[in-house]
Amino acid sequence: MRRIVLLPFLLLAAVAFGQELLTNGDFEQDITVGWTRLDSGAGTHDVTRDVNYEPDPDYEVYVYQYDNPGSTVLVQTVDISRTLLELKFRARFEEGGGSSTCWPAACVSLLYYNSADGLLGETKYYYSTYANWTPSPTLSLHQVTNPDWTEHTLDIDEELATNLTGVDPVQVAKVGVALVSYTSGG
Ligand SMILES: [Ca+2]
Ligand SMILES: [Ca+2]
Repeated sequence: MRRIVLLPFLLLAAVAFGQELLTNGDFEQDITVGWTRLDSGAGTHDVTRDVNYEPDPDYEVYVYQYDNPGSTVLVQTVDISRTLLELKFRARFEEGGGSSTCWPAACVSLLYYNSADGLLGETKYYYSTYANWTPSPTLSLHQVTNPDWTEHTLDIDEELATNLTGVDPVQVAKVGVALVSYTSGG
């Protein structure tokens, strides 16, 4: 099984100011600028930056993991002063193989933390045939079914009010953005 997240850009912007909060969200600098890579579990892990994943002149990043169980994660966490934010990203997801007991998922997650780094909730965009996650007041799921390059936009204030009723927006002091290639079970 293989799972891949490909992204040319990822923007977390303060809506009112149009101010970009992420460092190197367009991946035009080396991946180590702004981003932290976390490998866990079994198998092959890879994070690569290249201009050729999408046929345009600028850089994309590729996050890959193979074999179960395990994950490859590229993450960046930023302090925020309020949740009037917009997340915008362009991505292409892939998966290979899988079954109901051992399945791959390619994800872009938004993680909401309080000032003490406690995880309050998560918004997860995911591409997976077999993933069995279920939504809750602290887990909002957006299943992606289009395998082509697609731009996604999320109004975070609205997301918290509508899909994450278990998260108090006032408590959100940090937001993490994570590109995740994951395999369950095994
Ligand atoms: Ca390109
Ligand atoms: Ca780029």
